[in-house]
Amino acid sequence: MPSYKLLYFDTRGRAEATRMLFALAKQEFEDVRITKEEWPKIKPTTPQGHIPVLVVDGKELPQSAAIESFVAREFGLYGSNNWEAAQIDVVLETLKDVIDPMIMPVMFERDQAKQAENAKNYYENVAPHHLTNLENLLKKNKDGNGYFMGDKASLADIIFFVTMGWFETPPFANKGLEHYPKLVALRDRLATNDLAKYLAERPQVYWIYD
Ligand SMILES: N[C@@H](CCC(=O)N[C@@H](CS)C(=O)NCC(=O)O)C(=O)O
Repeated sequence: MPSYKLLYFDTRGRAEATRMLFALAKQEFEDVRITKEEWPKIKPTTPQGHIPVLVVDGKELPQSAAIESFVAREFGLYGSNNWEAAQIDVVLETLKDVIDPMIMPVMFERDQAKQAENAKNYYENVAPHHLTNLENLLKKNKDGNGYFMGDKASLADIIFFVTMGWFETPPFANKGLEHYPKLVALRDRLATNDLAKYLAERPQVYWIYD
C-alpha cells in the first residue's frame, strides 16, 4: 500500500474534501498542517508554489481537484465504469455552477451592505436554478433517497457535502435550502452516517484563515 501525505494549512479550505475521501475509504494518511509562519519556507519547495499537495510514495501531486479525483479513483469512489464517472463529473460541474457565483461576491465581500445585497441576489436569481438542477440529478438515483451514484457515497457526495458547508456559514445560515428537501436529507445522512466519525474527530478549524 502506498504512503499518503497531504500538505495544507490548518484550515478546511481546499484540502477538506480529500481528507473526507480518505476517511470514507478508511485509508490512513499523514495530515500535515502547515502554519502561516512555516509557509514562506515551504512554498518554494512545492511543485506550483501552492497547497494542497498530495505526496504519494514521495511523488508530489498539486491542484486540489486533481488530488480529489486521484484519491477517489484510488479507492473506487469515482463510479464503477466510465459512464458512471461521467455522471459524477456532471454533479461536480453542477456544484461549481452552485458555488462559483457565491464565493467572490458573497463569501469574500468585506463590505457588509454589498455582501447582503449580493447574497440576496444570489438567493433570488442565481441559486434556485442550479440547486434545482442538482436536486434533479440526485432524484435520478433511487428517487433522491440514496446517493448521487450507485449504492455508496462517492466523490460526488463528498464534494456536495463540502459545497453545502458554505451554506451553513454567515450570511447564508442555510436560508432557502428548505426548498430542496432531498439535498438537505442527503447532507444530513452523510453527516450522521458516512462522515459521522470523521466529523466528530476532525480538528475544529474554519474553512479559511480569518
Ligand atoms: N488551483 C489550486 C489553487 C491552490 C491555492 O491557491 N492554494 C492556496 C491555499 S487555498 C495557497 O497555496 N495559498 C498560499 C500561496 O499561494 O502562497 C488548487 O485548487 O489547488
